[in-house]
Order: sequence, then structure tokens, then C-alpha cells
Amino acid sequence: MELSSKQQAIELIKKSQKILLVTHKNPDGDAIGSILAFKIALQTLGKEVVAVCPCSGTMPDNMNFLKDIDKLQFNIESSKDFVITLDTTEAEVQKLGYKQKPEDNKLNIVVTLSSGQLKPENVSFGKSAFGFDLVVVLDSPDLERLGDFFDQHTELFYEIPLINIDHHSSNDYFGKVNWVDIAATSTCEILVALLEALGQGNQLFNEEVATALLTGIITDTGSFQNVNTTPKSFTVAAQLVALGARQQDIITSIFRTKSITTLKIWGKVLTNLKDEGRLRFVWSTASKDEINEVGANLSEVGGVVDELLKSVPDTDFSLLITERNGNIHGSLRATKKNIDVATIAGMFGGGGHPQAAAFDIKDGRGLEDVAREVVSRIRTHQSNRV
Ligand SMILES: [Mn+2]
Repeated sequence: MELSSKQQAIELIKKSQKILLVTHKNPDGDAIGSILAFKIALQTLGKEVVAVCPCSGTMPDNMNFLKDIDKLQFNIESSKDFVITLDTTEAEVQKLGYKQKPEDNKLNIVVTLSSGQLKPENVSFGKSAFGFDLVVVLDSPDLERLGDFFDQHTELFYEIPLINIDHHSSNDYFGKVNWVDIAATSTCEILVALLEALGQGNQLFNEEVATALLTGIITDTGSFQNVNTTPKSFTVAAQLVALGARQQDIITSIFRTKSITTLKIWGKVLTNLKDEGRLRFVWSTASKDEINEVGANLSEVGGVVDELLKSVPDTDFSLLITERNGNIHGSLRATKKNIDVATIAGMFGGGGHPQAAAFDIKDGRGLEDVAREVVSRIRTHQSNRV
């Protein structure tokens, strides 16, 4: 019988010793919660783990309540080692040495055998892959979402077995094993099942693991207010609280603390808000200048759409268009059940979930031009629908 993706993932993890965990760039609560919980759990199992959140040097401030968040790395050092591998099935190596021949720029590597023999076909070469025997990518629909980290270490993702664990419906199944559960609210929810299986029960869930996993579920469901919230997510959350998850810390850190810059960027977005009335959507913009003027970071800008715009009454969805890293970024949230904003994001080359989706436009046009076209196409789309 063929193994399920969950069983395959478990088998691969069990037999691996040095594991690289990676999540998407600009990590959110689910990315950080899942990578941190998984790192701690794998270390409890005696594995050597390197956990990378590819971002430009700072984690979102509101995640500081997670102990050990400083053990997550932003990148890994590039290895300069060149590895020569000998297949010693039919030879026993007694001694290894080298002779330098500077006169003709050569270096001879001398292998002295005590028995057997080596043939040219027993020798292979490769770049060192840091010694990892498994890579696990968390909460990322594709490898491009890993940003520069993927570009710098592409070989890691093709030469080493890769497990892809995610809940985005746009996931493109880039792993050797793909555990993609689009019914799960978050990657953290999937990890609860994985850690139960790996630890045969609750033994891998200490307070920190439970807190990190609950962080992902709470952020990806908007504290159980988003339409993607499922009965199962409540059950899993209750289980995590019973295992010691610090739910109040999560809520106060993520939802009840608003910095002045967050409030200022909310102010800008509210000032720019346009109500499309009969067409049942609202949209707003935040230009690079407006974002810079208040000093908001990307996660504060991203939070506007989740915390502010998703609660507008009498609409189907909301849209926020921002300038980031030279691109124009559109972020869509359904404000009503049974609305599929991924279809709308798809009209502009993006994707996501029915309730939350995004797109990027990088054709050199400015925010205003792009916004005008995007909104006009969405108006047409909506007038055919409502
Ligand atoms: Mn997620």
C-alpha cells in the first residue's frame, strides 16, 4: 500500500539527523510559530536543526513573547568546501594524504589502501550541502517565496530530500513529499498532527511548543474571527491551551498592542479608503512615501488589511494596494463567507486562499496607474456578479 504524504514525511524525518527548516520571507505568526515549534520538537528528538526565517535582519516586534525566537537564523553561511567522495565498498582506507605540486598548479590526493582496490568510478564530487540530510519548507506555497535565500542556496532544494508542509491552496507541490492540507487553518495546525505522530502522543508539546503553535493558529484565523476558522481549529487550540500554551501572551502581544506607527498607517489607509457601494467592496492605498512618512514596516502595513479592512460591513471583500520593494502589491480579504478573492487575485497573476489572496504587479507603472486599472477591472468583475 502506498504511504500517505503524512506517513512519508514521518519516515523521512525519523531517518534524518541534520535537518534544515525554512519558511517564507517576511515571516508572519504562522511561519514563525511553525518553524520555532518544529525546531524545538526535533531537538527534543535528538536531531541537529538549523531554522532559517529569510528576512532582512529583524523579526516582527510583536513576536518577541516567543522565547527562543532569537535562535532562528536569517540565513546560513555559504560553505566553501569542495567534497570528494570515495565509495569504499570494496576497499579499506588506511591513510589519506596530499602532495602539492606548485610547479604545475596541481594537488595530488593520495589514498593508501590496506586492502581491496579503488577504481575511477568509485570517486565522485560535489559541493558540500552543509551536511543536511533533509530540508523542510513550512508555510510557503512555492520556493520563490523564500526570497534571496532560495537564490543563494538553490542546490539545497534540489539535491536533498525536501518536505513541503503548507495550507495554501495555491501550493505548487515543489517537494519530494508534499503535505498540503488546504482544509487546515494554518501550518501550525498541520504541525500539531505531525508532532503527535512523531512523539507518539503529547510528549513533544511543552509550553513553548504549544505557545508557538497556537500563535500560528491565532494569527492565521485572525483570532478565530476570519471566515477560514473551522471547528477543528477550535479543538486543536483547546488542546494546545491544555498543554500550556500562553494564550493571553499571544493575544496581548499580537492584537492589543498597537504602536504609534501602526495607528498612523491605519490613519493614512482610512483617509484613502474608497467605498464602491453597490459593487460591495472597499479599497485603499498606501504609497511608499506615505509608508515612509509614518515609519511603518511591512508587517504593520500588512496588518492593516487583516485587522482593519476585513471587518467592513455590507461588503464582499476589501483590497489594499501598496508600494513595496519597487512592486505594487495588492492584498485582498473576503469580508463575507463564500466569496473567493483568490479568483480576483488570479486576474492579476496572483493567488492565495478564497478568504485571503494577493498579487504583485511589477511592470514599472506607479501606484496610481496600477490602482486605477486594477479597480476598474474589479468593478467590471463585480458588476457581472452582483
Ligand atoms: Mn500560514
